[in-house]
Amino acid sequence: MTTERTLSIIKPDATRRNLTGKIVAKFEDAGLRVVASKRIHLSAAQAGEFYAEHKERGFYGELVAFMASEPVVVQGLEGEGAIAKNRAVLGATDPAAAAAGTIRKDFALSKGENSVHGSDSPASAAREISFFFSGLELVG
Ligand code: 3AN
Repeated sequence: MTTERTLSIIKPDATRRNLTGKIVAKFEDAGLRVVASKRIHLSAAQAGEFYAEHKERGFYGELVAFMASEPVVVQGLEGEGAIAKNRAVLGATDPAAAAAGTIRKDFALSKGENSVHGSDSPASAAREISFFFSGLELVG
């Protein structure tokens, strides 16, 4: 397996409840390293652009409003098979279906307010990391 980078977002429902450290601990315990990190408050336009692939889905407006409602913590994570590893630590989109010990099982409130985002493919990871970070801000 090769070393990869993936993009993580700790969402407003989690930053609001002061869960940033507990969530990062789960990434680190799984062998993922934080190679870039910043806390930002997205505008609706920025959130809409980031989630453009979901534009046709019924929950798009709700998703964009939620992601722009309060600060988020965006991070680059690095590790062996980091994209799949991160998705495994996140758990299923719906917290009711997420496996025990996953971030969404432990912290998510609903399918929408599900605490974390993780890139779902190498192409998405590359696009999403460059959406938030310049090369100079990624330090392995
Ligand atoms: P995942 O984040 O697990 O890859 P996707 O790609 O299906 O899930 O959905 C992207 C984001 O859209 C989810 N993280 C979640 O915040 C939101 N979302 C997905 N399904 C719903 C839904 N039924 N209602 C509200 N928001 C949803």
